Amino acid sequence: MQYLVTGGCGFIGSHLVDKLLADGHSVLVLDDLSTGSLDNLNPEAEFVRGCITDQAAVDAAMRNVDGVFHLAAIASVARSNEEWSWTHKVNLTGFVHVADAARARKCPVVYASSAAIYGDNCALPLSETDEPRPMTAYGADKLGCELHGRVGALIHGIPTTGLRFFNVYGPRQDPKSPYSGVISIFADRVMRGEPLKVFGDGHQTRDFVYVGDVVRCLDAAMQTPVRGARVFNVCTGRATSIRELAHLVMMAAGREVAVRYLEARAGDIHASIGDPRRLRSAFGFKPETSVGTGLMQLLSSLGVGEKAA
Ligand code: NAD
Ligand code: UD2
Repeated sequence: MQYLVTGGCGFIGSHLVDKLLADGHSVLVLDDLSTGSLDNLNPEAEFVRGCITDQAAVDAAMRNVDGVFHLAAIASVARSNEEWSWTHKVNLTGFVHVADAARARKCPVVYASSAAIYGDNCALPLSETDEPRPMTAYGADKLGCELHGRVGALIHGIPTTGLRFFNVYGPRQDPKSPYSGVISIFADRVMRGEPLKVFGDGHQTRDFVYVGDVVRCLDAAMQTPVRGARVFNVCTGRATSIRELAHLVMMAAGREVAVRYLEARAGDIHASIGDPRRLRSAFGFKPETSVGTGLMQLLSSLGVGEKAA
């Protein structure tokens, strides 16, 4: 099959491209390289540099594909609030461009939504039937993608699947921004021998899902298209506190650094855990990689254990 992966030079997209190629598919990547890098991209993929806000570029990229994985987005919540109009164009209008281009051939669209659509809904665990209450421009636009995904299915007969990723981590995740994922930041700091900063008391929890599991879910969603629009949580159903995480990262790295407790981030969510049951009943599996195992894989990609080997 021939697939388009938008955002295929980014963290999650580049792992998906590797899997699709390993499974024998042809892959075209559309990416503007704004946060992604060609260093991430498998050389066997075909690459087009272009912006998802450009309908002509999207139409051209979609011309011969059997399905599209739409991952291109401005993934930073902080940026979505600062650059409201622009991130809206990328994160929501970009999705509509992809769905519009899928109309002609009714090819399946599998796209990245986010746990951010739940916002301040405190249900534990969060399931797909819980009320979306986004608190950020990013979350609102991801919910918008789901609504347009429904329209795409109802009006235009395009099978659409939205995957609500929880906190994804793994190799190639960029640790450089203060808003990067906590695991990428902790791994980077431990490797540099710098102290870890924990915001608040560290008892807040997250549902961390390993990128390899996320890629399996993306692939399963494409291989089992149905008529209509679907959304799934992509999560493990297990909680890890940030305190515990600091300890696990040091264990996996075999190095100790200081842990400093700082003031909690404004609006930080205390507990976020997803319910993976809908995903498991549709695909027959759910993300299973434990944080300990995933951290070992992440740290080995950063060179831990190489000297001993
Ligand atoms: P990333 O920033 O590493 O990847 C995004 C990719 O999209 C990059 O390669 C970037 O260059 C590209 N891109 C951005 N704007 C573009 C544009 N206008 N046109 C074309 N390409 C553009 O982020 P990621 O973590 O790999 O996220 C992938 C998807 O998953 C995003 O849709 C994100 O919102 C979603 N998501 C990620 C997480 C997470 O924990 N990482 C959680 C929830 C949802
Ligand atoms: C995640 C997403 C965000 C949005 C949100 C929705 C990432 C990077 N962010 O935010 O895009 O979808 O979920 O709810 O995936 N922390 C520290 N020290 C650090 C960094 C973080 O203690 O150096 C804490 C932080 O205060 C938070 C937890 O770690 O309690 C997780 O932080 P995060 O930025 O990785 O992700 P989160 O869940 O806030």
